[in-house]
Amino acid sequence: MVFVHLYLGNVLALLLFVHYSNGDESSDPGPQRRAQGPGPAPTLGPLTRLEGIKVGHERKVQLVADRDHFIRTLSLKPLLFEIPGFLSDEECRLIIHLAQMKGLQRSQILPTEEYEEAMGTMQVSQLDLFRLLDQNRDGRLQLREVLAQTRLGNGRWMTPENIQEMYSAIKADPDGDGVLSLQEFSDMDLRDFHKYMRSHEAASSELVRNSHHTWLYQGEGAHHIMRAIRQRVLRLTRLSPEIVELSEPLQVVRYGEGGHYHAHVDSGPVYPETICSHTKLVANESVPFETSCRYMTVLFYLNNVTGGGETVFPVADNRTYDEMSLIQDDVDLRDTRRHCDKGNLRVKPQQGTAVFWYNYLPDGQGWVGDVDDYSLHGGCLVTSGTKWIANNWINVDPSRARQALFQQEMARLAREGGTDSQPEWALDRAYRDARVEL
Ligand SMILES: [Ca+2]
Ligand SMILES: [Ca+2]
Repeated sequence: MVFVHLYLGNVLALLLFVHYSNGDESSDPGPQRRAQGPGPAPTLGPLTRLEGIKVGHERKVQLVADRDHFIRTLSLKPLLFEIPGFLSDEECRLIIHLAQMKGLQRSQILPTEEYEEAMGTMQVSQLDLFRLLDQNRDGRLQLREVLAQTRLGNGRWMTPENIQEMYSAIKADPDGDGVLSLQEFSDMDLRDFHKYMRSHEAASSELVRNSHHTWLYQGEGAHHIMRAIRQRVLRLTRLSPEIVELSEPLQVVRYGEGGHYHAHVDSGPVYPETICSHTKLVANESVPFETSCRYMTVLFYLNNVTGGGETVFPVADNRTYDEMSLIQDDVDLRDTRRHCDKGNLRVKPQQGTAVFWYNYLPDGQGWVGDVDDYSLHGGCLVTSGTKWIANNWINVDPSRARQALFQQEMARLAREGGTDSQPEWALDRAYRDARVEL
């Protein structure tokens, strides 16, 4: 029974995660060509992981020729560091300039009926769904148990008030105690729930994520500063050049006044049914779920923000991770519009500073283990001015063999000139000589 429960949990989490993350990955530039029977891939060496030592620990590193940088440990759970002056002001301005020339798109729009269809094909009975949601197994659904399933909102952020409004609109909680008994849940028609969600136009402030973004190419032929930043990230992370060079391009994000990104983790769950977006060309096609596999996040602050816009890590260095104390019936610490001030750790944007952290725990064998729940983070409400940041995600497949196969296949394509023909980066190459006024 426990097994069935876990299995259904996985299916639900996977299904909802995949649908939730799809919008974000539409620009993923993964090569389209499929592997053609490559030979056995070599085993990859252990992944480098910097040591945190203790909070506040500082070390000097040489990342560029003309100056020293200092890496400071901000937390051990997650393993999180800060480096002031990682980018020069000129580099920050150039990145913003390139992003503006290319044009930014809204980071999130509400997905369509696809999601409802997927829910419909899930073959999970209402009773099973109830059991999945009832985390403390008391036979009743508390508000926080519904809030914990952000993905039920299908891109819309759910607050305790939203859920109570929904209950009263679809008459799900006739006794009005804010808790759904099994009887109340069984009497509820899930189609009413979907209909209600559909009928309510969500303002951008009601979405999980309220920002605009674009992707900038950092491969061969990119602007020399984009190349230099990639090389600097390589020296910082001490990972292999293959891993860093084959990672996602730079994502540049603009949050206007009123912008936010509620707390989330950057990587998807590690299940046997999951494949990584970056290695899918060498993955088994029959695996149904795709997710982002981001070993590290390197986040750059590109400007000083007039008001708000901190990066919050709500549970950093908590003694234990407990989802149900993170999400209470009245206060949801993941809500970055309302509760950033209650988070354990906040980083104030400072132009040129980089913060970086590991999204996975080590597996004890030099590779990727489980997703680190403590890596939960979000972008606090920008109360005044505009906030510009950029993300370099370092992609590693939790399957060591698949990462090796992927690197081998990409090396083969590069030898054959196959990776040079990716048309989506032509625009970025055209901007390779762009300059900004000093
Ligand atoms: Ca319960
Ligand atoms: Ca009730």
